[in-house]
Amino acid sequence: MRVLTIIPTYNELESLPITLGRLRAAVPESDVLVVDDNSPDGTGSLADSIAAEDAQVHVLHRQGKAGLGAAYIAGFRWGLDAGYDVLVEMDADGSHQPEQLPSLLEAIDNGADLAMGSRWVPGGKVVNWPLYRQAISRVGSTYARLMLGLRIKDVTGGYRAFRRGTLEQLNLDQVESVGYGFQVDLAWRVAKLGLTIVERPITFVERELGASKMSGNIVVEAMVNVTRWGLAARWKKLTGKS
Ligand SMILES: Nc1nc2c(ncn2[C@@H]2O[C@H](COP(=O)(O)OP(=O)(O)OP(=O)(O)O)[C@@H](O)[C@H]2O)c(=O)[nH]1
Ligand SMILES: [Mg+2]
Repeated sequence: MRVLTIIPTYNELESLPITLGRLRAAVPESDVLVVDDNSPDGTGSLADSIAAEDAQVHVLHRQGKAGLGAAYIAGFRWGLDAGYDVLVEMDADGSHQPEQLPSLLEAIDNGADLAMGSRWVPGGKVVNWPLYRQAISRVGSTYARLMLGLRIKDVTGGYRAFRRGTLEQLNLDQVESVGYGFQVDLAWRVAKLGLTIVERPITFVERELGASKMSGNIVVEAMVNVTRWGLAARWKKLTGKS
């Protein structure tokens, strides 16, 4: 299995080298693609200098900040074109521990079409998150689960491994590319195809370095989207029309 781990970055100058170092040590067989949106802090140039020393590290430069979803979609396309068998989503900020990637890859090896790192299954944990943030994440996941009829416990999680055939069956152009909506929409599309989704417990560690790109808006937007999608799906079922 040829594995590509995709790491989107926007101003991750401090975190990226640490995450890359940990990933290359923990899963040396995985190639890496950093997708940088022209970070003003120079993360893109740093990634280039790491790539110059390590043939397994690649960098995709994009013109400007277009959101994490758009960065992942560009990364997926790059990886599919390059012939990788498994494509992994991983944040640069240390929240997704590279040492836990083997568990996701093992799930793929055992037949999963999508393996998801999950905070909200037994054994899953969150480190350094205040209770209110845990509550928002749990409530958000439960709401999306009920609204969309998903069986996944951690719908918004962004630590995932996709079998290439899974991404090939999705119409990547149509995936909602903004904020948490991206992760929810991707998971939902895989579920609708009837593919096998496996959740593996992870310990999610809140970032220690750099600044968050999250905002209350993104949370609200995701809730609005989930409501819209859920109602549209119910309407379609009821009337047979879209
Ligand atoms: N290329 C690219 N990467 C992005 C963009 N927005 C966020 N990222 C990256 O996506 C990953 C997740 O973003 P975070 O800011 O950590 O968002 P979060 O994990 O939901 O929130 P915190 O960890 O609490 O800050 C990080 O590696 C970011 O650098 C973007 O517009 N373009
Ligand atoms: Mg983060």
